[in-house]
Amino acid sequence: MLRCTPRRVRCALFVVLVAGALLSASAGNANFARPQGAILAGSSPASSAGAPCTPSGSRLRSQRSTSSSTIHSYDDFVEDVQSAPDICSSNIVTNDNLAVMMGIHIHDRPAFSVDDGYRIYLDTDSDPATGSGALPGEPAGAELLIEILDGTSTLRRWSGTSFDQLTPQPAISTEWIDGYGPALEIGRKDLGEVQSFTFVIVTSNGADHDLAPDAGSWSYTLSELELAPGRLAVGQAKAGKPLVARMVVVRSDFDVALEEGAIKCSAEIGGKRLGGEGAFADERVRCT
Ligand SMILES: [Ca+2]
Ligand SMILES: [Ca+2]
Repeated sequence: MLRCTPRRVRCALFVVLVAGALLSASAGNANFARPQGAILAGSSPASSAGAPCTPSGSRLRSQRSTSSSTIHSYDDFVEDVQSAPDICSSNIVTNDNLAVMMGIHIHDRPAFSVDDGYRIYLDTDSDPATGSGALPGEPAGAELLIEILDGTSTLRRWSGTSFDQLTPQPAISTEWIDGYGPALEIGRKDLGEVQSFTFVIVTSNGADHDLAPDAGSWSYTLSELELAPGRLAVGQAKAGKPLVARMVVVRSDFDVALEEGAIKCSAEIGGKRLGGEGAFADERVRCT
């Protein structure tokens, strides 16, 4: 299994991803550069908090993904709530070999609030006839529920009558990404190593809810992390000087350049095998 990045770095990558998705909103003050390659290319225009990210009633595309990455983006209508956080476009799911990362795009909130609830209902057998029953603000068919209250995520499992909190609780890294909304990372093992699931995102404030999608569910199929090598650039060979080769390698979970992991260098010149040392530099893999 490919070595995966530490949680902290994955969260940073998630921020990069979202910064890319929100280019129109953050181009002037983004702390993160838009990564190489078009992340979420062609996504609906996003917006800063307080402005609709997609005009109400517009035709929405859903379940898009870039051709080479595992990132999927899902759109909900905006201005379809009274008081609940309004889910809009570019809700995101992706995964690597260890974890699933999910982002909820909320255009009318700047941060978590104790009065707001966020729930992700996961139908892990993709069978709406099994699992939870439908109630106002609750879709049917979920086996697992990730509940986010005031910035803390809790995993619950359907018992037949209610969603019971799992004990012990898995670590679910959760944060509010500026200008975007809640983002979380949960271990694939904590989701039962499912290969696919359907899901519904629900926000609440008082008695008001926003369900995304409005009816039915969205689906996501996990993929193993893939590394896509770019063009190999080999420097000039000079007597007494090290020979350097560089390559951009793109990781499929966030469609960004690989910047850590194990590098094995080997080459053959004139029938002679050469070794080398690998390192990451300038978003490239380098062998010297
Ligand atoms: Ca909405
Ligand atoms: Ca089910």
